[in-house]
Amino acid sequence: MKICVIGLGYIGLPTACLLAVNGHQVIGVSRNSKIVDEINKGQTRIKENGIEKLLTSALQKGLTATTNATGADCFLLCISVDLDEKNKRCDYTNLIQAAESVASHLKPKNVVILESTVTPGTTKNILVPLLEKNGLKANKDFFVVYCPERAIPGNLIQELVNNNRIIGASSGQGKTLAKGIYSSFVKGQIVFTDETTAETVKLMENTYRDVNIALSNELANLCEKIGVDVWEAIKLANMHPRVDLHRPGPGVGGYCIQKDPWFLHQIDSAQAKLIETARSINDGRPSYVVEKLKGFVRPNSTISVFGVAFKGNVDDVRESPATEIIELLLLNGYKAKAYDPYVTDYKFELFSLEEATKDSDCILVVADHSEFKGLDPKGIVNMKSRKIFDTRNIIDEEVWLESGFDVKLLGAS
Ligand code: SAJ
Repeated sequence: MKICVIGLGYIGLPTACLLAVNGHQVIGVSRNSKIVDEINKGQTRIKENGIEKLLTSALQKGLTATTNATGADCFLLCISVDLDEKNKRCDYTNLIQAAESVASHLKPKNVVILESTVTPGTTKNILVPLLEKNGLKANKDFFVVYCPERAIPGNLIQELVNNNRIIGASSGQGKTLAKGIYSSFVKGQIVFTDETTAETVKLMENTYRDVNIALSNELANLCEKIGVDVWEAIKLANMHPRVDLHRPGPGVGGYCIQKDPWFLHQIDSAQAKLIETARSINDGRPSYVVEKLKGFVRPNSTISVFGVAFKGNVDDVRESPATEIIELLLLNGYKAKAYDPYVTDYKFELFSLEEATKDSDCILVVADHSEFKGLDPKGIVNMKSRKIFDTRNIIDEEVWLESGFDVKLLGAS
């Protein structure tokens, strides 16, 4: 098939590559001409295991990147649908633009697949009318499908291939065409439903995680009050066969989990109080961390912020709790020096490990990078005072205590 993939970001690019190496003729489309040039040269800004190798093979097999959509058998929309921060609702700007660019190339028997996370009803009520503007009738002349991606940053390619996929469509032909496309690279199960159910399922998955994390964060606060180590308590509770508490921490970042619950909430805010509360608990974590830090290290001190990525082992800083933590530290009179072994481009200056700890009063661990697990505190000799506050329960407390560090653990002490 000739497939036009609109959007060459974290999901669009690896998906375009997987389709190309599995025999499709793929045109990747991005509005950003720099990204298009880089991709055509085999370069990518996305740091994921195996992505460069995959891109090289895809280019050899006929993937090409360009700035404009062209005619194709299938259009795959992998654009970001953002959250309108003010109203906490779906912002359709990117979707409208992408749909309009597809509409002008749409021909009978084409299939248009939306992968982006959206509020339920978007495929039927927003995408279809935009595509029908060219005169063809959806699910009669051409077919529309919603098939959410479910891959995790840090292990994208593996998960794009191995995870189960949900194909949501109202027409049998749409389902068959989409199955043909996905089964060329997906090894997981492919299941069918209608488009609005598929949109809802995707949001339910990420909302489940957000609410679960909020509960763990609340439990962490309560455990702190009674001197119980929440990490040990959660580990033991999760030994129950029907309990799966997530990890407490400094907040929920990234592009998905902190945004998606609002797309459900916008259906009826009065009926979505739990979602709203979870969002507020998780959004409040950076400020909670800074309040806790105040009782451990006084203002005017220098804090070495370890890990500015939104989670461990990724270079992605989108909506990272570390950014708000650094802003709050500065507002509260602290100096902050950030160190991250993965991130190279960040809002605040980044320091090497040694520069970040030089004359510092406390290390604040914010992202759970594996590098921090095995870090040898004996090698850190240039701090003004030996203190460490771990918000992820990632360091080996015993080792740091033995090395003369005063150790504080979020959710425990
Ligand atoms: N976090 C916690 N505690 C946890 C788990 C996560 O505080 O127990 C925090 C992380 O540190 C991070 C944020 O939540 O700041 C989100 O992390 P994540 O690993 O849950 O999610 P993402 O945003 O990296 O990717 C998710 C994936 N969801 C998972 O179920 C692991 C992926 O499957 C989705 O497809 C993706 O969002 C998406 O596209 O929506």
